[in-house]
Amino acid sequence: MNLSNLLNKKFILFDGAMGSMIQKENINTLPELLNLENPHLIRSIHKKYIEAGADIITTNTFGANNHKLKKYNVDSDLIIKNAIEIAKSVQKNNLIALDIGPIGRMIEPMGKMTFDESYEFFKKQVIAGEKYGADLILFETFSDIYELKSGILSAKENTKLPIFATMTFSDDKRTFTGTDIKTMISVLEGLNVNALGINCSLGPDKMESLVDKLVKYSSTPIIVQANAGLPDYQNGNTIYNINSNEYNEHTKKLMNKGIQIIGGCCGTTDEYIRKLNNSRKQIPFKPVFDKNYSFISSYSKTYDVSKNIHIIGERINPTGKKKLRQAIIEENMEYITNLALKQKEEGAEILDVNMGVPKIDENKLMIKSIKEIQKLIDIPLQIDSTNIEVIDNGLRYYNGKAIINSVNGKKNSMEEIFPVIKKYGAMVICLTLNEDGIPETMEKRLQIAKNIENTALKYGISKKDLIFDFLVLAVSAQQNELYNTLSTLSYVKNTYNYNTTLGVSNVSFGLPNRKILNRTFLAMALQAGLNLPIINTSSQDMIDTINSYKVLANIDKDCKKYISIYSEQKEEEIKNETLEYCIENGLKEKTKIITIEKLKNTDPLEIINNILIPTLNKVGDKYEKEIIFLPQLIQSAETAKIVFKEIKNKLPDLDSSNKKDKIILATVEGDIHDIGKNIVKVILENYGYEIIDLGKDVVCNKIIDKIQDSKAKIVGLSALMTTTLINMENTVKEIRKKFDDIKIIIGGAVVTKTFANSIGADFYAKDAREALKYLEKLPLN
Ligand code: B1M
Repeated sequence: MNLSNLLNKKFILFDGAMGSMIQKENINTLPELLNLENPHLIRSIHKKYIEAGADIITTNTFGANNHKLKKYNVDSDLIIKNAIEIAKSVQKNNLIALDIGPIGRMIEPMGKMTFDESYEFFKKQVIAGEKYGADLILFETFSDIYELKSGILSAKENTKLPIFATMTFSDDKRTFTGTDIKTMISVLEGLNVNALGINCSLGPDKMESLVDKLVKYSSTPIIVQANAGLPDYQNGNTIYNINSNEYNEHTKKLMNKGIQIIGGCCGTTDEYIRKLNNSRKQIPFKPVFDKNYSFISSYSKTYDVSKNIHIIGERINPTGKKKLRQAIIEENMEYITNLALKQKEEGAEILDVNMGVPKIDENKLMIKSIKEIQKLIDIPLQIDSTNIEVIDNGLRYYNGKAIINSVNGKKNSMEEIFPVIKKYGAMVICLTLNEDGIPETMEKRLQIAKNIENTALKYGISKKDLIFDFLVLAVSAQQNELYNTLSTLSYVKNTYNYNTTLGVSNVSFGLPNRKILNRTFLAMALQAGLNLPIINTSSQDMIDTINSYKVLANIDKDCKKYISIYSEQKEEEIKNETLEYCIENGLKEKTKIITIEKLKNTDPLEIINNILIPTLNKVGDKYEKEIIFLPQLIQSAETAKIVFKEIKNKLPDLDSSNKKDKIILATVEGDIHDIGKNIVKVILENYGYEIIDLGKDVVCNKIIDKIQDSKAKIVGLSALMTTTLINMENTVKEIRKKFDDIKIIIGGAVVTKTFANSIGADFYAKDAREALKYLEKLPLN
């Protein structure tokens, strides 16, 4: 069997779950170790799937990376070798996919694992996969597209194997880290995977709307491997709620919608796969076809830039900007991210990032700025450099599909830039100049554009990823040529429907009152077909022109956006100066400075209650409404901790000989929220209590042991999530079973007095102050 004979020619059938089949045998060990310890079992599972009709069987290597295997003292190479040998021993006319799941550590900026570390873990796996004879690689069940990108790059750079990649979505149609279907497609197609899609988490009944989007936007064969519904735990066993007949019926619907590759995930067995095998023979196969979307994206936001007008903010470019140049030299990331934030607020939808200052390490600065900006801001970036190494690294570490600024019609420019674009996936601005400079006539500029388009095609880059710049010249010096730019723009828009961009403000160079010329030219260019204006977003004139144009050109339907912007006079805000703003936007340096200043004349508790908590509530709301996503939530939390650290520094140290009661504090199992608990800790310590802080995500037994050891008579528990209330309840019950003289205080955003009463806690404290009041009333031990 040959993959290229199958792919996009007929339904390809994968096998079903490995873990669920192993569980059936009541084996309780790391599944991957069974490749060494019980190859017979794994062989028999593969065999069942082959007999059920699977075209591709997946090796038992989902977690076979050296991070997960570390504690078992075994190397991923050995596990993969054995897994592939087992699969090969039963292989008939089917292919073998090397299965690769996430590493099991959060990647930056949410976790500590760097992109390069993640790449290295995957590299070991993919090299072993190819060496021992896998036919393809299946990256599956990813929720972080950045981690997946590191895996795909490791496979592309170290093997020749075809790559399939799937991500896991939740009910809200996003992955855990905020990626939606369009973004996944945009990034994975950029990376040239051979098939992409979704798996796990949901049953096929819940996947219809996700599949509709996949079919609408993907030009790459689509793979869907659903769970057998939702898991339920009964008598120690995991039961899935969709049986094989129901699974088959739901999957048939998905096949009819136009997916190309099917299979099963958790809970599915050979019975499910056998039914799918019969069904695929009855359903007409629809091959995937090329869609014409010009996608760019961050990790959570995607635009089709061929539709509508998208503003590119130009201000992260040091040319002519003394302060920014200095910030770049000093590696002042706060200055750069602040500039990014401001532009987004002013209306930028894409941000140009240029670190071109002489005698600095531009490469290092580009990587650093990209990483910092994407921590805080969720709009796509445009990587702007004349240095190919900077562009290469910028694209490598960018979490999304960026725009590159720029390539031009010179042979060496195209030879340098296009392979990099092809490797990572990006859109690219194409300047219509060549070895002879900028042509004066429309015909010659067009010739250059056509030459760029044809050359790009030879590198496998299609027109949809090109953005043409017909170059704005200063009207003061080249009036005729400028007019030429506009007529070229209008012609190419109508004739070839190219995506177009212009650096608008060059037009007024050398003339007085540049604002008037800039905004008038912008309106003319928009009318001529400009869809990606590069502008200074702090110029309200330019933003107003675009907003008005969108109304007049029938783009802003029913004037909705216009009304929402202009109906109420915007408050004059000095947002940048408030602590709330800095916490919300993760501006750490500023947060520290403002907090120190505020603490000179404000009560620390007032800062906590009136600023810190309300701001974090606002951030939480935005997170819930999907206005921001996990990386931004984390940045806000990290920034809140800085406020808290300063508050702590300010509180006086107490004489340790004067200690009151011992109190054990913990955030309950499953819950990693500890900002509130830490506040309670510091306030109570400040009032003389001896705190034994067990930290966060604390299992019940640890608390019980500590009560025993320390002889503490008071326990304080915190929980912030509805899902962890049950652990709070269990912990209280266990403490009650074992000790009868312990006072238990509970708190946290989801906890209520009624809940406290219902689980037998002694006291519910709304905040640290209430906890203190309660404690002060207790007789001292
Ligand atoms: Co998350 N998170 N979070 N989060 N987070 C919430 C709680 C959430 C309500 C946001 C939302 O969706 N609106 C939501 C829970 C939904 C629910 O269950 N109903 C949520 C979620 C879903 C998640 C994740 C699952 C997100 C994800 O990964 N997809 C994940 C959870 C991981 C896990 O725990 N297993 C997660 C992660 C995180 C961060 C790591 C990014 C970060 C926490 C960082 C940290 O704590 N080290 C974070 C944050 C910051 C929040 C919000 C925005 C703020 C929480 C906070 O620190 N508040 C929060 C939204 C919200 O609460 N509105 C949210 C400020 C703090 C001072 O208040 O802790 O209530 P609080 O403490 C107060 C009082 O309650 C009381 O006193 C304190 C001070 O006066 N108090 C006690 C607290 N404990 C007490 C104990 C006492 C007495 C008083 O006696 C012992």
